[in-house]
Amino acid sequence: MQPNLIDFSVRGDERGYLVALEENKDVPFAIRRVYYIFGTQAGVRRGTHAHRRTRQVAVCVSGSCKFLLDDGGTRTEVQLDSRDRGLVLEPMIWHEMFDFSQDCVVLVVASDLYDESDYIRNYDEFMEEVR
Ligand code: T46
Repeated sequence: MQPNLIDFSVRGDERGYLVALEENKDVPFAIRRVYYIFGTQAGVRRGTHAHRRTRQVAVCVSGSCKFLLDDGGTRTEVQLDSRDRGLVLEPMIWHEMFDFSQDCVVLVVASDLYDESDYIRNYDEFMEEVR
């Protein structure tokens, strides 16, 4: 599978830069939630789940990290290290995050409110459901 990456428009002038994420424009869904991940300890793996319904876009706004994406058939890895590039995380894609730099901050916009029942946190269950 190919990672779906979105290049955002960067607004800038002599003062610096700005990226705006608007729903159904820069991001391909209506945004209902925003969260960010930071202070991840060295060697840690995060994610390790899939979502049943939620769509997300992840942007590494500081530092870098890697994502493993698995659609149940193929796996791919992608490095996020740009403030103007987002990775689309569609439902039923198993994803894991690793190799976090110390200064890594990942901003995520999501199509749904937090709901633990939307998560598949067991890989065998994911493989059962994705078939
Ligand atoms: C994802 C990847 C990219 C909440 O209470 N509200 C929230 O909106 C979120 C996202 C999490 N939580 C709670 C649930 C856990 O008790 O925060 C705790 C840490 O969440 P989790 O272990 O799921 O974090 P990550 O970094 O493994 O995964 C997160 C998102 O949860 C997930 O949706 O796709 O980032």
